[in-house]
Amino acid sequence: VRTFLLGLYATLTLQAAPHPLTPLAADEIAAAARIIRESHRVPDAARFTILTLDEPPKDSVLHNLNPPRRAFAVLYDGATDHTFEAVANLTTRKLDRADLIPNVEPMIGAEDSARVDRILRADPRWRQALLARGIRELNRVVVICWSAGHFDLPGTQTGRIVRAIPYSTEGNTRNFYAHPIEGLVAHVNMTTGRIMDLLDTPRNAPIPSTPAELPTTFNLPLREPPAPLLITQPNGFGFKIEDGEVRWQKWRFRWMLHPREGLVLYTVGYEDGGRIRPILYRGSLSEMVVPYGDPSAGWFFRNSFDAGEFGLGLNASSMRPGIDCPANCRTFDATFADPSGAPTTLPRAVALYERDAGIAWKHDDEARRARELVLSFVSTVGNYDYGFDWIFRQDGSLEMRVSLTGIMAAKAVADSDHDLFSHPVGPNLAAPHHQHFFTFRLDLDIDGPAPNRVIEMNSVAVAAGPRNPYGGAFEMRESTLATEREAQRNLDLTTSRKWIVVNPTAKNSLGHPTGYALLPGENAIPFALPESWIRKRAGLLDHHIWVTPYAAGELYAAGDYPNQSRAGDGLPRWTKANRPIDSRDIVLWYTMGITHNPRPEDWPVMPVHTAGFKLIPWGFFGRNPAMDLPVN
Ligand SMILES: [Cu+2]
Repeated sequence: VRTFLLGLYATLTLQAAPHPLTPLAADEIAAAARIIRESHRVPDAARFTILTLDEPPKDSVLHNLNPPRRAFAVLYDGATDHTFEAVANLTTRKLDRADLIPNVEPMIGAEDSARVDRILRADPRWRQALLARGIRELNRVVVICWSAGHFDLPGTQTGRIVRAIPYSTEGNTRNFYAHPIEGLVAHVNMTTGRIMDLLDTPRNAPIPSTPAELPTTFNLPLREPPAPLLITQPNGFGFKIEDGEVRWQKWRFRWMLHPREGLVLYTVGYEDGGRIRPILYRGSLSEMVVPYGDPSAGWFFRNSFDAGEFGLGLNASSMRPGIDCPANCRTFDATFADPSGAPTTLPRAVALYERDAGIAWKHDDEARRARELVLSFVSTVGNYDYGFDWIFRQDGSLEMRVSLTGIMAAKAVADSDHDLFSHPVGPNLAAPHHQHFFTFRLDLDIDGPAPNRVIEMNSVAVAAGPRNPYGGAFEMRESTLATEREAQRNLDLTTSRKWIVVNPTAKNSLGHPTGYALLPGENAIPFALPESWIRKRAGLLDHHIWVTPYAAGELYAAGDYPNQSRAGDGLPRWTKANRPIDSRDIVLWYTMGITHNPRPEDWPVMPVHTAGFKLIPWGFFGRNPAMDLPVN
């Protein structure tokens, strides 16, 4: 009996162990911080910029090898300008590593902003420049920190550097972004605690004074509300969650709200014929770059990397059912570490919900209504708000839809001197043209991690002649991308170019390799010149598509530390080796760009603009997988 009970106990303990991709719980974050602190391998004053799950190796997750729970942390010591990485082993309660990472700067956080704020307010030149603009009360000024980038300027070789921009809060405005104090930019070295360089350009543009408050329930005449529309699910949610795994219709997946990348999908699979077929091991937003096109002294440096420099998950905002997500959503809290390493919980950081999705398919009087499942979060990075939705469909397709909203970065202008780098959006206000680039890392495992192969499809007209007697013939040509260099590809409207990832050893019912296709949506090419610093620092902009063989440490397309980075890190560096990618475990990288030419209707708050891409089954099934949808 005792042996039996012990056996039972062992089974129960085993079951109680979290799945290896379960995000760190609050007590694990606290324990990891304690292990790191008590090791005394990093300075006591160093603060945590990231503390998150150290993802176990892919093999050990896929083969249930019960890997140890580990936490990965990045710490920064302001006194010495040193950055450390540490890995705490929560299973053995020991520190597995702590390393000084030379010549890098971690993400910019609230503590940096607070320090810059103090440096500026204590600087007589800065106060004098404000006084010269008629601003006497410093508490009517808000300072916003922009990442400084890198331009090889004198004095920027060492130290932690940002550029600080003041806005007026005169009249107690909540939308101070409408009141930029133009031409006053402090180039601040936080390591020395000094303003290195104060840009104070001629004051030909007044501080725009027109209020641009966002309407609340009380301060504006609001239109008649539309007729009530109730979204209820009287029998409860349509999805199940078991040990962190979502099960909905035939989909299975896990997720984490990562402090840097935001929503990360894991182990996405589809149930087919009684088994779960793998599709996507890990899907994430690897990096974002937002280059502005205005070359003036107060604007040229604005090229933020919102994921790697600020942290999309860390800047998540709470979702309110009925407002930020439908009333029938289920919300989930997210737990991060604060700078001291203490766990802090953001309530309702992620929403999961079903919604109506129009017609699934139809012919004549036979049709089915579609439903989709949406996993959603919103990141508020300074003035901008980015919504990210992973959308699962009953036809086996998966979509990433980004919603761009929030308040544009605008500059004060004299109404008479409009330039072509910006577009007027309000009295004395113009918003500079800019682009938003999003690089997604898609670790696809089509019917298993390997062998996977990337094929490019180009449709081309057939030359006039016997094969094309009436002039209308066109064919679709497929070519395998065999090496990393071959796989640096761009969109091409002239050939309706697409890419599929196939498993050459798995066959559908027609006998063809199973696959998924990447369907691009809106896109753009960068306007910044190839020799510009931003292009060198963001090599991910060089191509819409990159393919790399899976490598555990290759997560961030512009490098692990894009803040103040120099050049060539991330994708350009890894792919120099020109590794083979055919019939391997591969990672597909897709960069989506949006050219934002501001218009008055984008002010004072942008109506949501959406853009994204789809992964759709391409021979993964032998026919329409939604044929079995029930009659409504
Ligand atoms: Cu924009």
